[in-house]
Amino acid sequence: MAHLIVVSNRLPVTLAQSEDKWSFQLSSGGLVSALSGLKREMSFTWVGWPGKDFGAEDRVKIDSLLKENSCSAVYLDDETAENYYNGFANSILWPLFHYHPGEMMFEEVAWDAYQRANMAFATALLDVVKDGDLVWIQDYHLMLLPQMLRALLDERGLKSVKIGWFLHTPFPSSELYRILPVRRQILEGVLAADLLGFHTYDYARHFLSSCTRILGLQTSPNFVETDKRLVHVGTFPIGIDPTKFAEALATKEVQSRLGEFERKFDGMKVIVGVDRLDYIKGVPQKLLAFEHFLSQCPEYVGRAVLVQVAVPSRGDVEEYKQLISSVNELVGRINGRFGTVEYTPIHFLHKSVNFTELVSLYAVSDVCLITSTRDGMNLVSYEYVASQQKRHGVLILSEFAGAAQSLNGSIIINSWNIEEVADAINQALSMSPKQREANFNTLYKYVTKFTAAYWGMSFIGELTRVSQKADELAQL
Ligand code: GDG
Repeated sequence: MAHLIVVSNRLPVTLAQSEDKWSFQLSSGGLVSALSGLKREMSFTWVGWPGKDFGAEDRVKIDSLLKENSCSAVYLDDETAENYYNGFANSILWPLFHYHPGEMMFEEVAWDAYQRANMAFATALLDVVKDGDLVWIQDYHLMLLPQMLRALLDERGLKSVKIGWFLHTPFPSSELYRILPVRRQILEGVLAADLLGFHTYDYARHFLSSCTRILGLQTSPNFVETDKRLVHVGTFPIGIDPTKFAEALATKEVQSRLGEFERKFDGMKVIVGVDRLDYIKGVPQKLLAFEHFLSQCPEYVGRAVLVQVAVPSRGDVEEYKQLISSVNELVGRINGRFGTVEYTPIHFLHKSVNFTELVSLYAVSDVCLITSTRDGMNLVSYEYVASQQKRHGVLILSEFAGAAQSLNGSIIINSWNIEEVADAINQALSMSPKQREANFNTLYKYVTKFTAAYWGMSFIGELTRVSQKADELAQL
């Protein structure tokens, strides 16, 4: 099999220095969880930005540490990194792709930095890529990279490198996408790849219609025809590594923490939420729905808690600061309204928890509540199912998460409809054990079959297949 190079904005590592020595720790996050599943099946080199800039002397040490761990760094100066990452990727593409155009702040300086950063990735890749390699580029941070990399490879005569690109977020309707001032450049950027992947058929369809309407290109459900190549488009729903959860559940640490939680919540129904604190995750909607549920079903006051892990995210972007304060206010209000000296309805953790804590929380909960207002897929829903073999808890899942199109057996809700979500909580808590078991079996079968490794292997398999086909055609 050809050598694989995975490229993402961030290297999945946290680097720390103690005296003269650098150490290396794997960080958490959706893509990290997904690719660690693929790593069980095949080896690859991971290329990305290490999170900040380093001086020349440190770079040498860091580079050799990264190399031992099959990683390679793309260094960006702090100003470029800030404007590319927070400025363009997270303040323009992220809100637009999640149907929040009001939050979109287009600025030339951010666009310039996005181009510079993508070019820095393309240049750095030239040191790593060999002819015949497969390069798999991840996500909205690197939409110009396929085109920039292709041009550099062509100049050097490296004609048999194959490029794939996968989008982890939704791709919005073309009516929304066309708002973007640099809509053409971004589409042309990804159309230099051989294969483009999306989580769901809807996202792929939106992308294809943007190509037709904005670039006037011919498309079919699986292709875009450009003057240079036939670009393949496919649907590859991501999954998780369920073994990681099964193995964790069997450890002494998780069993002991789970025991503590069971004692603490004895006689209570536990609803769990795990989200990065991002406006797409619908945390305010979730809190309002829980409040409505307690007011509509007073028999659960004192008998049901919501444990919400809200991982701090992008705290230096203005919209996120506003979100934190409105969520804090809601939590305070609801706890003040329904709480007593003995009872706190919402346990709100504005921090990341370790894996033992996460799995124990998933396992002790009767319900997992996901209220994203838009979400590419949502891996938390899969992880909850993977941790529920004993309890057969109920998954309540927003129809606006890509996962809703795969996870049959969950209660699907419109997260904007507070009353509907409150009803769903009540329905979940009163569901018969028989129904819960039947739903769980359907969900568990899917989650353990369509894993992260399956996702990775199907994308790479398809990239290999379309590339071979293109080579054959070129030889005719
Ligand atoms: C993007 C897309 C798409 C969360 N808190 C803690 C923790 N996590 C881990 C979860 C899960 C991951 O982070 C979150 O993944 P999601 O998929 O839910 O969301 P995003 O981070 O927004 O990911 C998303 C994904 O990419 C993959 O394509 O599904 O739609 O937005 O794995 O477990 N892990 C630990 N402590 C925490 O406090 N250890």
